[in-house]
Amino acid sequence: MAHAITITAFESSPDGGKGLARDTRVRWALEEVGQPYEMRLVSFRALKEPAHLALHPFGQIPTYEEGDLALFETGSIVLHIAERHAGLLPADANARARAITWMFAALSTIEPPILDLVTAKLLEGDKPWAQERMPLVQERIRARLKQLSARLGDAEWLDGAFSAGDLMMVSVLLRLKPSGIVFEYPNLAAYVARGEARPAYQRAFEAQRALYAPTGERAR
Ligand SMILES: N[C@@H](CCC(=O)N[C@@H](CS)C(=O)NCC(=O)O)C(=O)O
Repeated sequence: MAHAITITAFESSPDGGKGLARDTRVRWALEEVGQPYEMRLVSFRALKEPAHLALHPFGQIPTYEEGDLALFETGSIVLHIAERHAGLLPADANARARAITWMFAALSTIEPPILDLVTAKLLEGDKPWAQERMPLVQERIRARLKQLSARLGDAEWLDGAFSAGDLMMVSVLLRLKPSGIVFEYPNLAAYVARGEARPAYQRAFEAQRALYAPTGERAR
């Protein structure tokens, strides 16, 4: 019997509904495979309290609950969804392994320098050395984007049809939109736009925006 799926997200979104919190990638995966889900919103205080820490040892969102299964880490959650439902991983075993490789590449090679930029801006921006360090942080991102751009070339997706690897890579690259760095690589910018244009992404984005955007913004 299929169990209801519940994911957690911030009760109050730091980005005001821009879709950068990581519940968006889980919503996107569930929309791609056509699985309904429910949301549970968690306050910043509740994130660090025992009930949530029992689900997520690091006191973060998102978590994923389905029957007696509870998961944390978006890589694991999206892989779980992709393995159980058609639509995010190819049937061919080798192509499937390559799609999973791109998920890991997104999370362990591309995301860390991007997160470093977020940390540099939001948490270290007032430090005396912040301005001096910023070019280094940005160059580390550019080094990876150059390589990724070279590999993607003129292709639509990273390895054949759209997969969970693309879902994760686009989700990670979306974090660079505010800085503009991704727009320095036209094929990557177009790749991100293709991801954002997918109906499943649109549904996921709108669902989170409806929760967080100021009332006047919601009608747009
Ligand atoms: N590696 C984790 C990172 C999770 C994460 O950093 N979540 C952020 C929101 S996007 C969070 O909960 N931040 C609040 C905190 O760490 O207190 C994943 O991919 O799920």
